[in-house]
Amino acid sequence: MTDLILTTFDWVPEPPRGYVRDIRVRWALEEAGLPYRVNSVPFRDRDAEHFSHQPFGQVPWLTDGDLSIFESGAMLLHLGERSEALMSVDSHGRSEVKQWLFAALASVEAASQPWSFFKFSGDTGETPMWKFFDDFLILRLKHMEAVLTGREWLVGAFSIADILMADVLRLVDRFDGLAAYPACRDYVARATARPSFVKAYADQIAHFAAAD
Ligand SMILES: N[C@@H](CCC(=O)N[C@@H](CS)C(=O)NCC(=O)O)C(=O)O
Repeated sequence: MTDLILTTFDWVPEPPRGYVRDIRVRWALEEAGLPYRVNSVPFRDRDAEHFSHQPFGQVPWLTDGDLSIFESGAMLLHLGERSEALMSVDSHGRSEVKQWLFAALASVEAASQPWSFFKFSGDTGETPMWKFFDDFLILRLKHMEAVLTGREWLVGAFSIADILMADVLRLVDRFDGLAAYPACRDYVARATARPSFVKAYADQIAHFAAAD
């Protein structure tokens, strides 16, 4: 088995701690019980080597032997291919997991990310832009609420689709955006109560705090 190395920043300011996307990959690695190491790159000075792994100068990325993978969704998919604990072995189940993985990114995070930027900046006055992004997210949450009502996980057993969807919804929950969506809120609570998340979260917090 090759060494899995997850790279993240050496330090980030307080507000994003616990939400930096390496948590998705830590969570999957913990869930699968795959051995891995965490490597750091400077938050402030991003060199050419950094951009050769992540073309936008962001984190995280994952190396698996001579493979280097950027985009948290692609990393989760790669790990899902390596572990039955992360993705069903049945072809229908795999297809459904992949569909929800993309839905978490392209349909839900596409709405929740701009919304959370407004929330972070406190720019939530009655402007047309805020109203547009708030309505956009509400539309997605209404449908996710229907999907998650009466369902423990998105596709049978817990999978990478749940890691991604729960992490996306977790940021909305941080700003109390799930108050009117109890099935979504309970789903986030259920997912983040898993020991794999608890460890991943604590490890990320400790990693950044060590560089203060
Ligand atoms: N779509 C990318 C987004 C990566 C991303 O937004 N990374 C943030 C940390 S969570 C980052 O590196 N921010 C610093 C920057 O954009 O300069 C993924 O899912 O991996």
